[in-house]
Amino acid sequence: MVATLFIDGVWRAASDNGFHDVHSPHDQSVVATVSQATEADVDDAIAAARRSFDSGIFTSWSFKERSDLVSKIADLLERDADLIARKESDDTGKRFTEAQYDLADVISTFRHFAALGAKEHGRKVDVGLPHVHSQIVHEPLGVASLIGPWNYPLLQIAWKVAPALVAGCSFIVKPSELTPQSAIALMKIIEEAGTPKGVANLILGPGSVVGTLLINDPRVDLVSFTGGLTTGQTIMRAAAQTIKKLALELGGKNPHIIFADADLDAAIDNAVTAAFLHSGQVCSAGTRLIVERSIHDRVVSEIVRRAAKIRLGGPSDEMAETGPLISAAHLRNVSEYVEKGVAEGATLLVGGKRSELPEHANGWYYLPTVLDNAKSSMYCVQEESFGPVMTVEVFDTEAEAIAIGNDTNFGLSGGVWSSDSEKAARVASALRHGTIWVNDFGPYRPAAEWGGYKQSGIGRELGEHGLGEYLEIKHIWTNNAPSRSGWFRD
Ligand code: TXE
Repeated sequence: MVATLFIDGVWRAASDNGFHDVHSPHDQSVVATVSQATEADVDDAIAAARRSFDSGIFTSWSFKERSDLVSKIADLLERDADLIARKESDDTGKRFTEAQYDLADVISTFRHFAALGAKEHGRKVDVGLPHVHSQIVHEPLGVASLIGPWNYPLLQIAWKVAPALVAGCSFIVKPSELTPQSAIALMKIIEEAGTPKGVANLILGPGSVVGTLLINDPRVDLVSFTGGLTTGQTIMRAAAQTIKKLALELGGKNPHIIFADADLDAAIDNAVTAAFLHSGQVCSAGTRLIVERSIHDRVVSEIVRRAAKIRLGGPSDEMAETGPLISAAHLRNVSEYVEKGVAEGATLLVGGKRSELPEHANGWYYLPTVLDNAKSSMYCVQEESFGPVMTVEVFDTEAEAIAIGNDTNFGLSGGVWSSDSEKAARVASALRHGTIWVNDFGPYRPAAEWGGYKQSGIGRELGEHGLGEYLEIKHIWTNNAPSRSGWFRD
């Protein structure tokens, strides 16, 4: 019997014993078999979370005590890092080494929130009355549904679970049905660390079934979600019924601007990484290259040369530089996206098809692709492919570069390369995106907020705000010299 649901402190099978296989995107082999929750299981998980929250079993812990718990989870993650990285790499098809980097980031996330929780919370407010003590306190927000994607499965869940624990929320985690193994491992660690029963629950299964309950149920106070825009819109509609709090991270189509005065060697190298790392399955991927006209040919020909020799390979290919797409459906979407781009008038310079190597025949490998002569109005420029597809546009002036970089409904991240620091600072300030890199692309740290402007989402993860998403703010006014209000006549 497969028993991988964690509900009210107990590992159990689905109520109908349902399960599903997880397939490797590298060769379609079965890498795991996990329970598939029923509606009754989701109902139990939400009930357990609600009960544990309302009982005060965890909310009564101090911030310091909860931070110690989160530190302990970080220690246990460190102990099991390679085991979990192996599972992550099996589920996603990414190289083991890449999954090890992800695990290091997961651990830093838990350490960051543990340190943040240990700080002083709340503040006194001077209301100008000596007999009044006015105080702002932070309290756990309630029951949270934490729904994660498949590209960085454990990391995206860690960004939610670590602050939820520090804040004192009870929650139900639902990883993507395509990549559930690392979430199961995390739950085992959360249990081992001594988290009270019912606080952390794990539900597995497709979003269309179990996810729907997690976003509709009135007992849930907050939904924190990372995934596609369409699902984000569904969640917002569902949240309206009970005015749930929302934290949404919905991806982007991120501008990467290169001026002619940039350090071109570094800029080109970073442009290749920004677009093709993890085969473009990165919400902040720099897939929209915007390059000054005078250097277009030089930059693009070098990127094409580099893209053509990127080595694709599966979890155990030590020489691989990036891996497969997550699923057959995703491969189909990316192929159609490129075909549409070409039909719209973009010029295909490299890639544009599946890998034809025999060792990739059973996997979802798509070649790094560059579409030149792109225009802002094109579908392939406005929409996210979430695959290894770079579009190239040109500009002549600084104002034009900014206008193109902002001509998008998304607003997650962007990059600007220039050796003129004042120009770079002006462009960074004018771009309406949540993270801007100057002469760099991609790095982030748990101590800095992460999130999107416009349709890239609502709220922020990481940093200090990332904890704030899981807290309510209460004002307590205490009058130490009570007197009549005197408003109405006796
Ligand atoms: O995401 P979904 P998909 C983008 C990227 C990609 C597109 C679609 O462009 O091509 O989204 O990917 C759960 N109620 N990103 O279809 O469906 C689902 O089970 C509740 C950007 O895989 O949004 C999974 O756990 N939950 C991104 C999670 O939502 C639902 C990362 C994400 O799946 C649900 C991934 C529902 N009705 C994709 N439907 C990023 N921001 O990094 C699905 N889910």
